[in-house]
Amino acid sequence: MKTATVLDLLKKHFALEPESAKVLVVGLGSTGISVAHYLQNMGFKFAIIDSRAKPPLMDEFFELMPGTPVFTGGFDDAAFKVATHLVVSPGLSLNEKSIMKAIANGSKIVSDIDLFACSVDAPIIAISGSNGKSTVTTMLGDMAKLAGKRVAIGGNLGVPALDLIDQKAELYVLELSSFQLERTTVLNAAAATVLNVSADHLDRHVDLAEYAQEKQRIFNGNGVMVINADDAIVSAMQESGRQTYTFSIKKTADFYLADRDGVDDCMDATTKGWSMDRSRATQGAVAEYLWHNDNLLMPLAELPLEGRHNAANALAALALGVAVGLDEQLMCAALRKFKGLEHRMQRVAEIRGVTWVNDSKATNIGACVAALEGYARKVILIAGGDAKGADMNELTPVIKEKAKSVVLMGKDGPLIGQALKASDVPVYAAENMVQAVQIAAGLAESGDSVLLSPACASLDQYKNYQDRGNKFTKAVLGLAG
Ligand code: UMA
Ligand code: ADP
Repeated sequence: MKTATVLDLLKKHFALEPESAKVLVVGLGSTGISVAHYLQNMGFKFAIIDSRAKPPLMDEFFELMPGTPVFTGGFDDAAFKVATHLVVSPGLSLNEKSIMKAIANGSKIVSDIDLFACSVDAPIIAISGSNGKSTVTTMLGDMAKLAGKRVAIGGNLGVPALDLIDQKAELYVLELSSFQLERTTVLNAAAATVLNVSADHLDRHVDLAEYAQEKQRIFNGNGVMVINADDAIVSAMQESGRQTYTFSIKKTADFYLADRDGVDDCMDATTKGWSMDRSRATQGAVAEYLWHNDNLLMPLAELPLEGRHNAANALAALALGVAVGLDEQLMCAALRKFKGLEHRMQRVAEIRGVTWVNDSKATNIGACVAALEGYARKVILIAGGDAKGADMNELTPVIKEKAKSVVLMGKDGPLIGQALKASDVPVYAAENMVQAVQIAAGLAESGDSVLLSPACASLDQYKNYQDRGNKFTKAVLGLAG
């Protein structure tokens, strides 16, 4: 988009003008740096502040932008006082005292996603939800690429939205977290979805209702809404008069699962013997297919991903792709090649008849429930970590149904133990991942699966979920030796 047009939009929506604005970029992480670049290119005056004494990207930032005023080691009110606008990074709550004070004094909040939305004219597909965002975002990127589109993908997935602008894409696919959405006002996505809502980040949001409300902001504007008909909280977000596609793995919807004749009574996966096994289509009485209204798209068995929730992800991706005009057959071709992302239901090894699965990215209850529900046969579950304020009692029914034993670790492992107290599921405690894997190996018999799906964040014991998953993989592969 032409710079003059972008500046007009920034002025119109946020009274943000290079001549008068003094922008304070709050947070020196990957978002903060992307915002600083953007503001510099657009000719704005800005400073950057971070509460940490030495934010991890500080040296890199000094090298890139030596002249920029940087404040670290706390939030100095003086820096906030002069700011006309604040661009607050997603890792920081807007309830920080200094931020609230600045807002009360008239500073305007603009998010990096707002700046992005004012700066591109290609369509944006926006994806949120408690689980499946990265998977669906990556699926759509692959689909668009196969359709020959210049596509850029990012946001919460990793590359900050503003760093995508240089790619001059024909289509942008953004994964957006509740933290990003809560401070975004002008995103008008061509197509958007909230994949599902289950408890997460309740250490930052007041309650589930407020968390869902922040997610709902992804639909602000007049683009196509893609709605999960199996999720009551998401279904309630539907707006009359808006173009909408629904998707479901349980009943008929615009995008749904059914047998070859389009009959959807093959949905009760457990009774039909559907299992984690790739040959599931032949195990149950009925093979399932992905459908768009009356069009049979492809057999579910050709989707090379573990876990029934991935059928929902594929249907959501198809709906979003159709909303922006991608070809259905090309999208299916991309799905057939999609190998899934690391640390999400990733089969690590089969050792002495035991299958080891790394689902370290299951950082909340919803993901762990989805993982367990995908199994027809009981598994040995490794779970625990930082529960982020969630109620671990919600795991009890599915663990009772799907786990033959549970190995717990981390800060809130005992909360899961407590939730299972009245059950007859055997619970073991592990100090670290090596010990957890050894305990699980001692419990597993040939034919069993051991699933790392912690239902908790990793930061109490690991650098991040990747580190946790890598330590699991290493410990498992150590067993083979
Ligand atoms: N922090 C401070 N003081 C500050 C600034 C930050 O202590 O002044 C801390 C935060 O509390 C946080 C960490 O620093 O723990 C990083 O915060 P940030 O906002 O600077 O993070 P970025 O590096 O900009 O990364 C953010 C997203 N991080 C978060 O939302 C915590 C990244 O998502 C995202 O990829 C990136 O922007 C680009 O859009 C990560 C994430 O964990 C993967 N997201 C959460 C999730 O997926 O569950 C929401
Ligand atoms: P996100 O980006 O929302 O965290 P990911 O695609 O990275 O989503 O997956 C995170 C976790 O959620 C993984 O454990 C994965 O197996 C699980 N998951 C993926 N899709 C879904 C879904 N539709 N419903 C429930 N859990 C899911």
